Amino acid sequence: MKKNDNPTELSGEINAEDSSNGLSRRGFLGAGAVAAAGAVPMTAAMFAASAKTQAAEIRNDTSVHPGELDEYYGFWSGGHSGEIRILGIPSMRELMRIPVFNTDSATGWGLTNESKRVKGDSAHIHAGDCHHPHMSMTDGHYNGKYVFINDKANSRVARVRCDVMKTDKMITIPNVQAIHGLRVQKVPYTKYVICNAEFEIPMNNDGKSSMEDVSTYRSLFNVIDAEAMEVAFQVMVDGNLDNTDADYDGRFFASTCYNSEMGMTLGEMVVAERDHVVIFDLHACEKALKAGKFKTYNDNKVPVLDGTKGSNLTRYIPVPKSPHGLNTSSDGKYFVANGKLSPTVSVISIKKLADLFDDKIKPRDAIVAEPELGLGPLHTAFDNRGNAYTTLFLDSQIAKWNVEEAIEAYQGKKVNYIRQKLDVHYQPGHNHTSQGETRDADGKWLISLCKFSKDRFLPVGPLHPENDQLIDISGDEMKLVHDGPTYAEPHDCMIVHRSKVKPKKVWTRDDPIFAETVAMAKRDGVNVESDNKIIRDGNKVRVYMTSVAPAFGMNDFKVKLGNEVTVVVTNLDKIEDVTHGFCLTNHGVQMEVAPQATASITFIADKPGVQWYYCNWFCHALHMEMRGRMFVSAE
Ligand code: CUK
Ligand code: CUA
Repeated sequence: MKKNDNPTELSGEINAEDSSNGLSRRGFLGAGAVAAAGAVPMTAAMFAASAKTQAAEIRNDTSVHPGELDEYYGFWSGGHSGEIRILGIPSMRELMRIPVFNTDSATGWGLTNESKRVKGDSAHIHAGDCHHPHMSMTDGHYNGKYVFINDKANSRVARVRCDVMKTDKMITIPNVQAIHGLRVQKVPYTKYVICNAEFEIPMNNDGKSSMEDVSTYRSLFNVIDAEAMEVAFQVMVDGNLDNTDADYDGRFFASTCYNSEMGMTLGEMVVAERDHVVIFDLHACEKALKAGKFKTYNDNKVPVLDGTKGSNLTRYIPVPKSPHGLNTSSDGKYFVANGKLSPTVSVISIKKLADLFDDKIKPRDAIVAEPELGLGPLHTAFDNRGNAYTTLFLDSQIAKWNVEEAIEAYQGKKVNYIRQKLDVHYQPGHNHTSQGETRDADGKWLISLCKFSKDRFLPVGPLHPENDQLIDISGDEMKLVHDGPTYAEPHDCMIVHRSKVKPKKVWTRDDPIFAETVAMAKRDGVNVESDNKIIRDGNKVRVYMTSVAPAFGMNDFKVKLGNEVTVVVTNLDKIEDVTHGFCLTNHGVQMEVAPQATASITFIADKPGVQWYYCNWFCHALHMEMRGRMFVSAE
């Protein structure tokens, strides 16, 4: 199959050389994409014929008819939009968005008091850069409890509660900059969330060191208590970390490291022919922690263990230059480090790691295969038949290869471990198989998260969507079955069988997300489930009202110019889907109040006169009439 087998008239019109920064797109994209850019457009008849052949070969049915439900949940990073999105797989329909690090106009996330409490010390930050959403596990199976995600831009980690699909915890990680790779402990359960700090910074980073002296710069591996959402400990390493994953035995974590040179510029970062994978021994780390063998930095109490070269907490396995993705095979046998600048991936035998820590073997002896797959391997996913699927960023392909045969080839046997290379459109980063990061890999679907989408969608201006492609991997051959445009680079996603996730349909009244607001009402002598009351407390006014479609419990209230007003709305409707909104004109005030929820928002009444508030989620035939007045007196 040729690249760009489904071109529009735009093919060939886009100038591959067009570049104002001197970096030619032709040079950057590699030979494959150049061929695509110059491709001759197919005639309508040719296109119809090729579409027909493709359709006949599809085995898994991607169509989810009206009224039918998808088989899987897809949890998508929203990239630098700062949110998580829930998709249905295989339909690829977007089902919901979960605001996390962003501010969201529809739900009031980042505006309401409840969301500000969750955001805590970073409530004033309205941007984020999500990369890696991963679900908590029990014994290597998704358990449907939490999804964790990183914010690279502001060094944060957040947790989403899957029973309500809302963010319920967020922390800023101290001593580090740019939390990147994030995964969870798989076995025995997700006690810890693990994540890498990518950018090395001075220890301490207090402005007292010089910019020229980089000798104290470090990158830390971070281990977070998943329930408490506190940093349990950090491990100092050599080099800067990138991606990470956990084993299926509960002992080892592995992280890729590029820039082992600790360079500060691009030129300095790519000098060494080899970088490394760092293996962390959780048992040894916990022992060191208990024995008090740690230091603290930057005036905080987080214990930092020493995992630099020579420590008994870590081992450094040399791999070719600048590895990127790190993936554990779903059979639990291997860590796979993806070469990025090398056309290979390095397969590390997890079984051999105990011997490595006992110094019975050398670091490179833990490598059991290093198959050559193509240009720019970034991430690898797995099926349940011993195959691996690696994205090739520069070749714009997915390479399907057999792991055991790659091992035989490494031992010198003449076998062709490559099963197939499939063109994807274009420049794939992560890929992900259905349940492929758990023991339940089922080998049905593969997602390729492509960074570029040139010619694949109607043009929408210079900013292009990314292209998330759905691939059927159930048969011997991979088949591309769907192109899905997405906004703001998703980086990563995961596919969870619907049987693992059991969300509520209405809130329970004692939910911790609004418990503090209900407690505040109680202190004011207000029962939020029945009372419509105004509490005046000096310059502060608290307005408590209920809502039942199609009316707020309060038709009007009065405040004085300059008052700090908190409006608390409790939705007494019990029927699923009857969500109300509270939106106040001219104040940037709006929030979602789903059935049985309490939500609150605080603002300064800084405009005199009448200001209408209204419900902004369509809830009833008389939804338009669901409104009331705030009167702001000028005296
Ligand atoms: S990273 Cu973006 S393609 Cu942040 Cu997981 Cu590899
Ligand atoms: Cu309540 Cu619309």
